[in-house]
Amino acid sequence: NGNVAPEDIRVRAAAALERARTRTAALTDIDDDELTRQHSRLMSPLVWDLAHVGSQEEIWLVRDVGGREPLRPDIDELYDAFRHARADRPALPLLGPAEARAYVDQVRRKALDTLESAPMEGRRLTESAFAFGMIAQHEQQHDETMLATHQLRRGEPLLHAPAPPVRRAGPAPEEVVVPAGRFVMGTSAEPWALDNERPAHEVFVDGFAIDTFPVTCDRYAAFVDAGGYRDPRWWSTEGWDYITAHGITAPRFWRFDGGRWWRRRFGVYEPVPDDEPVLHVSFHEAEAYAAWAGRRLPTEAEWEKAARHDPATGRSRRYPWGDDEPGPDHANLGQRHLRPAPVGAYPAGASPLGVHQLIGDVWEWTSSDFAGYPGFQAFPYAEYSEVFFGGRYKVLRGGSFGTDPVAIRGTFRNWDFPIRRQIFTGFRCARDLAPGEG
Ligand code: AVJ
Ligand code: FE
Repeated sequence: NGNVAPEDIRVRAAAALERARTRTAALTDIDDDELTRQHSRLMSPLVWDLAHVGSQEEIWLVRDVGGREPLRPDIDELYDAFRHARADRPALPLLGPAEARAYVDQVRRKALDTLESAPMEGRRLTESAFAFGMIAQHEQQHDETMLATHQLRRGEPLLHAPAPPVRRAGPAPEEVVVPAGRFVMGTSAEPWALDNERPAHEVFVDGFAIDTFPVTCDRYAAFVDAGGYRDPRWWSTEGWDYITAHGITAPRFWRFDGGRWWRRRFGVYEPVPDDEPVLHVSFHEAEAYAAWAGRRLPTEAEWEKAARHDPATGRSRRYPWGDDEPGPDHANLGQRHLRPAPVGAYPAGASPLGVHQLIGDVWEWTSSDFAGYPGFQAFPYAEYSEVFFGGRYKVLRGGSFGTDPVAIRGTFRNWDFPIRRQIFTGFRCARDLAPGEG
């Protein structure tokens, strides 16, 4: 973005890095044993994420942008996510907690030094600014991953946060009709957008209807209580095989006890709240619920059109509410709360078409496979996105309560295996329009 002054970029980048580090510190300011143990085979030990964040910052900011001598080339391999599966990371000769903290501090000092002196004009400006934004987002993405590790951890709560707001939206329809037509999907202008969000391109989307709110726990429990997990009619073959092989009968962390549903949430055992978006469901579970409800999941183009398309101007917005950065009234983001907010809590965050809570609260499963947009170019490395194309991953949109504002946009694309549910995932439903409707 050529209109932003180099000084503004420096200030914004430093602030984003600083905010990420404050959060990383909060997630890792725990006993050495909690940091180094494996809380789940699905996750790395927290101390791996900590040093990995430093290692990526060293590679991209200190070495690549800064052109400086490597600090710890000997540990690149240990913290290369492609070299070791998560389950195998506890057995590696990792930096210990004190060493890891000292390493990330040292890298950060050098990265900030680079930020002060990096050439910031022309192409170099765009590239350097992107690298800082990418690294701030990377740390925040690992912070969300570490938050998921905290959720998997057993024992007394270590994290605390106030409850989210319970504002009620005015009377809202069940679903919103999005008329057929073109819209601009993706972005070429957003300076910190990642390679997979680019380039902006026009897409024709048939008319469809989409839920005003994410599917709530209450509604999801009705599916469970109606025997939804015992009826193969609602499941794909892959989904049915998976839930039967693994004995899955409800969302992860749910338990039926004394005539009602309970859940474990960051070490607290509590009744499942009726009006909160359902959390910790896989793509297969989302798809099965939708089939049971006589509906389907939205494609990612539908999701993005519902989120960004402004019918008055024909423009696509950066966020559902407009182009302003997310504030606390727009969306439940940034681990300000340790749970999704009840549906209706963010009327100021609704899209022009009247769809609520698209950003924040829960990542939303879409029916789309993760793939490159027309004209996709891998940047700055093929391992960021490109190696995940090819149909094994489903796209997730919108971010969760654990996603920082710097790591979410109307164009942002996340992806995971369709069986995953330890991440902060929910969904909303969509449907085709009846003939003559809309
Ligand atoms: C985009 C969230 C799927 O955590 O695997 C972190 C982000 N890439 N380090 C992930 C990422 C490299 C990625 N997701
Ligand atoms: Fe990473």
